[in-house]
Amino acid sequence: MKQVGITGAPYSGKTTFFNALTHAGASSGGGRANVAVVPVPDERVDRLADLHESRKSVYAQLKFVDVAGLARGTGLSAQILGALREVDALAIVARAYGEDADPQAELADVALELALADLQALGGAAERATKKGRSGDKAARAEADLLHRAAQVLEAGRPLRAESWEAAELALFRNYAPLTLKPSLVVLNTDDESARQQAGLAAELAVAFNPQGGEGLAVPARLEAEVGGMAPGDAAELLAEFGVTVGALPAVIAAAYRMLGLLTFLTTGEDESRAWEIRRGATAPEAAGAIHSDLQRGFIRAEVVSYHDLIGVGSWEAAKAAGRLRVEGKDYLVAEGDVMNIRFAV
Ligand SMILES: Nc1nc2c(ncn2[C@@H]2O[C@H](COP(=O)(O)OP(=O)(O)OP(=O)(O)O)[C@@H](O)[C@H]2O)c(=O)[nH]1
Ligand SMILES: [Mg+2]
Repeated sequence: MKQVGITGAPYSGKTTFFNALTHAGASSGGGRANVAVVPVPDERVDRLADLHESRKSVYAQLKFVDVAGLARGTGLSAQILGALREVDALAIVARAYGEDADPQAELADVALELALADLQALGGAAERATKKGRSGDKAARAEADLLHRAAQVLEAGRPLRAESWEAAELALFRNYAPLTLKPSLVVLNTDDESARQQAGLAAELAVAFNPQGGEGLAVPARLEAEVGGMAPGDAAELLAEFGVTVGALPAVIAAAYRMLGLLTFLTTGEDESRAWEIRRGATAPEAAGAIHSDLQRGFIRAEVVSYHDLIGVGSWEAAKAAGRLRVEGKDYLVAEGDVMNIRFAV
């Protein structure tokens, strides 16, 4: 399960946005982090469950962590840092409602705080690695070199994610989990009426925040949090009146999946129909491993049919009869919407 950390300036609406996504009803203020796990809505699971009369529908999950605000110039507390280091992606909330709103300045402040936190962590580590390298430790020397280069990037005012790093370098970074390396979604918290109007600004600011092409969303967080308690149809109707056609949760999930390079494959049967999250580029045995390590270890082959083909013919058996079921081996790269049955022996 991936984690998205919600951060941003104080009072930007982080907790309101968290509530809009999770309907957790967390109260504003207070220093503690709010945490909620939400199912990733996926109608494919529902359709498959209907098709095979599954006893259970199981969705992929995403965890949201709402941490306290990053005030300009105060540095990040150990608690905030700890929470943010754990997450896979960030959602940076900036206030875009009210006369005095200046989301661009807020985002710049947050970017600076995150960069300073990284600089401090990587700077200290660079020094230690340099000392170790002096005694002839080659690995330490390579690490010191990388950390110094990273510090230069940060000092030049660029987030680490703006550079391209080799796989080995990314592996070294993993020990420090730098915040500016994490994919970051820019979220403008707008008033009820102007989300649609501010979508363009959100996209613009996202690029400024992430030079390699960032994702930005404009969300009327308070409105979305309020409709959270309503029946889905009524909520959608009310949101549509304000020009919001895609709710905050599906929009954030789609952005998170793109930023994190994830895709969904499915399994189905009488027991359950289920969606699984996996990284793009994963092989069939890796997908099997997401289900259970035994399935990866004993992987023989995967029977695969695309969701659309399966729905088109009406059932797993029909897909087989129609020759739509492919048999794939261990080098097969899983595609979005693959419905898979893993053959294995342990
Ligand atoms: N008018 C208006 N008020 C909002 C909106 N979003 C949040 N607020 C209000 O702004 C205040 C702060 O919102 P929070 O969601 O608690 O902000 P926060 O970023 O979590 O604040 P901290 O965690 O204290 O940094 C609350 O009183 C909210 O009701 C909005 O879209 N419109
Ligand atoms: Mg809050």
